[in-house]
Amino acid sequence: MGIRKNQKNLTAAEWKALIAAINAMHGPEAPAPAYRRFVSLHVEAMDMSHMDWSVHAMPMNGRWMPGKNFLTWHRRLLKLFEERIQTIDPTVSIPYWDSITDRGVPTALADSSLLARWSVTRQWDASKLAAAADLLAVNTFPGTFSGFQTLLEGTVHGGTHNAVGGNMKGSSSPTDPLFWLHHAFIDKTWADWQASPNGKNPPTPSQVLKPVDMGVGIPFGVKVSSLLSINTLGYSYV
Ligand SMILES: [Cu+2]
Repeated sequence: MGIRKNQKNLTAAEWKALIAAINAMHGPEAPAPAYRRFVSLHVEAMDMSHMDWSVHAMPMNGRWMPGKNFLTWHRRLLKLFEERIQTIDPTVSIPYWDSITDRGVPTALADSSLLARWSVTRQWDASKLAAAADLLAVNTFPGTFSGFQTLLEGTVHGGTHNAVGGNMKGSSSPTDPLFWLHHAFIDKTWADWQASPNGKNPPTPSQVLKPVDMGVGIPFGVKVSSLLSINTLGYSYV
């Protein structure tokens, strides 16, 4: 069982292990899937030619089409990233960053030499973070799954991408390791809502995600129904 902790509770040794695992996924020698493959997969997901993947809300003919698989697709991406990291160090899980409550970049991931090594750019602006009231509205949302997903993807999710800025603002956002911590929090927010009295599941359980695989013999396209229980997937949030 993987336990995804709040980043503010990570020990120095846990940060060190996480950073070492990320380092081991970088560079030309890193076995596939390397870190850059997770970045390119997200870039592909945001390409207009892959609109049918329905990973994010995207503009079409002047209106926004909802990202129907926003939550399941990112849950799958994080799980595969975590499994990859655990081939390097089985003790490492993805921490989550509740940027609405802890409104500053985690210090361990703000080291300028690390950012230079990972080619990460940022333009931090805390004023772009969502407010506590926005998160509360998500946590207590009484409507449909699709309504919940659209609300969560908006200000709470988008605000942090914009607040971090740089890579995090664009399709190559996983370049910045904060992507994983932020999306773990989005995933946790969904899991908490699922477990709440308002929780509902996606209306398309038999739909299969795209792409079929990551191009390195690792299947990506699993059924939506296989991604609905974090307990079944083998991790929890504390
Ligand atoms: Cu995101």
